[in-house]
Amino acid sequence: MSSLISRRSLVMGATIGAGALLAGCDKIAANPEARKILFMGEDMNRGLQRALTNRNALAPEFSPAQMSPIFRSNGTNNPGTAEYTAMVANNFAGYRLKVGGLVDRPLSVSLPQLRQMPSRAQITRHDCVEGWSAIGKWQGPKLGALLTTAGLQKSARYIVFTCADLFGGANYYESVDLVDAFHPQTILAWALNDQVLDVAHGAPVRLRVERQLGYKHAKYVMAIDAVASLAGIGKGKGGYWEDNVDYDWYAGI
Ligand SMILES: Nc1nc2c(c(=O)[nH]1)N[C@H]1C(S)=C(S)[C@@H](COP(=O)(O)O)O[C@H]1N2
Ligand SMILES: [Mo]
Repeated sequence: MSSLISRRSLVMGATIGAGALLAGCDKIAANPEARKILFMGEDMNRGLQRALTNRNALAPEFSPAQMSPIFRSNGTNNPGTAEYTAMVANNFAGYRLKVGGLVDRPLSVSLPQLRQMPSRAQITRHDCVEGWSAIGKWQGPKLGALLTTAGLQKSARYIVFTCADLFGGANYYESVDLVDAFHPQTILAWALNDQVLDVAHGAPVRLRVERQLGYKHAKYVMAIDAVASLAGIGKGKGGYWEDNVDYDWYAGI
């Protein structure tokens, strides 16, 4: 019982206080209210711990034979703005990925530079909330490497992705916290299924954040900003769908 008490005391300290703890196991066990609080706290603690430790676990990866014959496109399949259309016509020669916000060294990275960075290739399953999935191979540098090069400042808490496509005049955007930003499978993909990323899937660069649902995987990424808070960006909920359709900001899978 003593080991149970010490494990539980972590949560009990906050919920029923040290006095109840000192009263001893039997008394706590006999008191239905205290029992309820005790086990509620334990469940909460376990859930929290599981969530925290598992956030760094890898998403499943698949073999080439398991790749979907067709990887469908969803949401915007071409931003279609004058600016984007001009970039496509120019084979993205003028494209620069801007990395800024709360960083010591803001970056402006060309596509050739991005493709020269050490990259990671991964065959993963994309899960869209609309009820479809597809397995594809993605390749690109780790987002974490780029952020390390830029030098995140201590006050940075979230990474915001601003996309080229517009919804009612506002750019599609998404955000992740630093756990997902530095997750080993979080990459800025410039290739899908061993081909240079096409327009339908987010050319020239799209986010892959493999422990999250589809809408977090921002396509057509133009700018990446480190911020301390999501307030004041869009409608403040961290993403286009979060702002407008009440999708959860945390869409962990
Ligand atoms: N910029 C941008 N990113 C986006 C979207 C979008 O409409 N615009 N749709 C999201 C949704 S809901 C999904 S399921 C995936 C679809 O990616 P795909 O077109 O490569 O299948 O992109 C996500 N990222
Ligand atoms: Mo989606």
